[in-house]
Amino acid sequence: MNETLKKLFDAILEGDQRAAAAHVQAAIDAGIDPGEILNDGMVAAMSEVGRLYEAGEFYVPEMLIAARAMQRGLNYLKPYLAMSEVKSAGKVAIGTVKGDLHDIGKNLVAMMLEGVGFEVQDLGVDVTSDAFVKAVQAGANIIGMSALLTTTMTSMESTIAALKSAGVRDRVKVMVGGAPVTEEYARKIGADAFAADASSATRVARELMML
Ligand code: B1M
Repeated sequence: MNETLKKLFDAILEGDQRAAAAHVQAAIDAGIDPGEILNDGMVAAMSEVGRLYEAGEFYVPEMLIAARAMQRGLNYLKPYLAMSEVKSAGKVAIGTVKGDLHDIGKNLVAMMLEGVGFEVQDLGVDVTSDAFVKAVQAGANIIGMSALLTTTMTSMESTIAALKSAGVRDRVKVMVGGAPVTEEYARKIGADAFAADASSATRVARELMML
């Protein structure tokens, strides 16, 4: 790997936001293609973070600080990515469901999805079924619903019902996740997919888009 990209990779792994931003800028100044910076320097680092997490060597805090460094670097890279027309993997509208204010996991999933090339619309927390329906009508390919409370996860089912009533269920894939949500629950409510964590959410979203 190019030395500048290796430094960027390490900065993200270490969760060093300032270094991540500086190395993105250095890579741009060195004339490295933005798509290469994204994929070889940044996405590769987040894949490594996911691997370390799955191996039990990284925990949520390390994953979160790495994701923040990734996000900081992405903010620098975004205008150049638009210029170089890196192909979008698809549009994801993500939110924490109605009544639920937990957003750390949802933010992490959103950052990781951006990291692998999705255009992410973050609908925030306490998101109504209606807001998800509107996002689909505006062109989202996937909606991602996050819930951390057993009392709010039921909103996922009512949102799927709202998508059906609005006649847009067939044109969107629904991915659900969050600590109390299971594969079995996702199947029961008619979601297209469940992801247990941010790392698998990227894989699942790519599968939903048949990439
Ligand atoms: Co609250 N809370 N909380 N809380 N909170 C939990 C969830 C709880 C399990 C704590 C406990 O009792 N042990 C419990 C829920 C019990 C239950 O329903 N079974 C609980 C409760 C009860 C409450 C309140 C009701 C407390 C009260 O007021 N009496 C209240 C509810 C407020 C509301 O939402 N209406 C409340 C409030 C809060 C805070 C505001 C203080 C704060 C949230 C701050 C914030 O998010 N900005 C908070 C916190 C921090 C937690 C815990 C401690 C940590 C959650 C977290 O951020 N985890 C939590 C206990 C716990 O989880 N151990 C707890 C880290 C995060 C990275 O993981 O969100 O699971 P997680 O996300 C993962 C995966 O789940 C997955 O990927 C993520 C990354 O790997 N994932 C997805 C998540 N969304 C996904 C979407 C996908 C795919 C994967 O596709 C779309």
